[in-house]
Amino acid sequence: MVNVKVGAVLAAIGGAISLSLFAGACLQRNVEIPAIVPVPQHVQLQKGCFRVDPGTSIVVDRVFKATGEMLAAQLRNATGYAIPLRSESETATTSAIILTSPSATLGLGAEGYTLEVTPESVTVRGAAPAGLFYGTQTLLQLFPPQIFTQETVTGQRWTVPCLPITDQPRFAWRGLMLDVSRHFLKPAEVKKLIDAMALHKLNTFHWHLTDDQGWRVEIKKYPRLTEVGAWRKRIGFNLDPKASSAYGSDGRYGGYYTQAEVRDIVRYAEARHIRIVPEIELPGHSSAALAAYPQYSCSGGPYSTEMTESVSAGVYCAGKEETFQFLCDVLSQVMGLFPGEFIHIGGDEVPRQNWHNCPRCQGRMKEEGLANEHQLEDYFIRRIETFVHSHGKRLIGWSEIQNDHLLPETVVMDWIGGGAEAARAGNDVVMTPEDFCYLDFYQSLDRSSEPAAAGAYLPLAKVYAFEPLPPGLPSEAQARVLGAQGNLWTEYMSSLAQVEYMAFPRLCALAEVLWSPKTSRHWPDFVRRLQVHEQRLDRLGIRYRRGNE
Ligand code: TNX
Repeated sequence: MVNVKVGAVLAAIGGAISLSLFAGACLQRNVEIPAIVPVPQHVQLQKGCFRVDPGTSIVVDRVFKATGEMLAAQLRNATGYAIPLRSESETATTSAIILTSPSATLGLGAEGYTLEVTPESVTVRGAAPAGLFYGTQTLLQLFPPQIFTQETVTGQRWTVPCLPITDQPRFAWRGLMLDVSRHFLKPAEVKKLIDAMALHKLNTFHWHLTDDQGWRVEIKKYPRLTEVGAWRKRIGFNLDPKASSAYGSDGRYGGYYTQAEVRDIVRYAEARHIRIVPEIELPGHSSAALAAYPQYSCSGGPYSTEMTESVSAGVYCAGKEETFQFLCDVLSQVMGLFPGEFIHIGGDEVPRQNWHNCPRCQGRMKEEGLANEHQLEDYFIRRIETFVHSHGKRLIGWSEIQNDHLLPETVVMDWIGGGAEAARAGNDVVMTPEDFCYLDFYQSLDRSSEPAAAGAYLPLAKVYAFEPLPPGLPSEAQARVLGAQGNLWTEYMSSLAQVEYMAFPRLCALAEVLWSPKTSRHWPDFVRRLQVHEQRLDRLGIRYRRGNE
């Protein structure tokens, strides 16, 4: 028996691990310590293996049926076997994969699970559907990587090694942000990315739906947001027009999600235990909305989705009541579309110059006793915060929203600071510092061999070395750090292929930072597991960047 106390032992044994084991029903062969990404909390490799054959079935509690179906579908694809689902009451034959709830609570939380493989059966236990789902994700990674093939693979032995696994996440917020404003991805492309998140046990998809260069969500009361705001004449960003397929039938560049498409994606994500946090940018980064409805700006426009050098020029007027009415209408519809707890309202990089020059904004400042435009910005956010809160949702915004009088439920998303201060003040925080989490940065110092990217450098090893807890926080404040996320700003990513190239494998490293115990982080072992993991990504058609720099 090989006891892998993930962490201490891995640190001692280092890189390539290969153990010759006799295995009951299995032939003698080299058994590798499973290459699971993110690495589970505790794995104990044993002799023997379980084999999926034409007689294998999945036994499920009723509550886990959806997860059972998803597992069966994946196993059927690759093996070509029938893999029927049976309920617990039916007597299990031999060769069963059992998905069940433990009789006693596991103490592993809603996302934790245990997995036990013996020569006769596989048992995944979770106190809640999420944990059980993660157990099945781990199980898939115990098979040869060919299990991720979408067509039947012949001549393959479908074995998983005997072991017990106990696992649970380190952080509750394990996220990925996708900017679909700079470049639009179609619903099927978004779903493929959501599938890839689930494979890595990520649970939060932050969907950046609006920005200066495009408005991407249908709002029934304001049709021009998508008729006008979802399109531009050109691809922009100095990119080749052929680098994207997001063109409308009239040749305009862009696109948007209908409300039906949004609901479908929300359901798709939910089935994979991923919540969606929609972002509607305000008061800045709003040129696309103002191109459609210039009356909500200070000057009355015109504004445009076309690229100018002053990309952040769009800002809503803080003096007009109609602006707040418009934004509250929009947010009401957005809250109706997304059942989750959080509504992201942006709040970053607000250009305050227009407010300085606007008589209405100056009037508002006088009326409200605000000393400067910075205080006007806080006022703007506070009004929206109060509105979101009154609808039973929690507001989340970028670093810039941090101030001393946020509502206790409000969450700060730290990209340029403010997280530690917010956590000390008792607000929840999501960490996404540029230095470690910006997946739009270059992956190599040799830029000549890389496609154009945002200016800075973020290699895989640096993502892997990220520590989400800001240093020096007392433990009550540490508990306020919900987790972290990677950000895909898409100025230079005009296709899903390019998004995948920038996201992977750096997102694999970030997933491990967020899921696995800090003590189990071990770069050489990650690199070893990544080699196997990349074979999975290959089968899934994920176009990751090769090489470790
Ligand atoms: C800053 S990060 C932005 C984005 C850009 C990104 C480029 C943040 C909250 N705002 O609008 O896309 O830099 O790296």
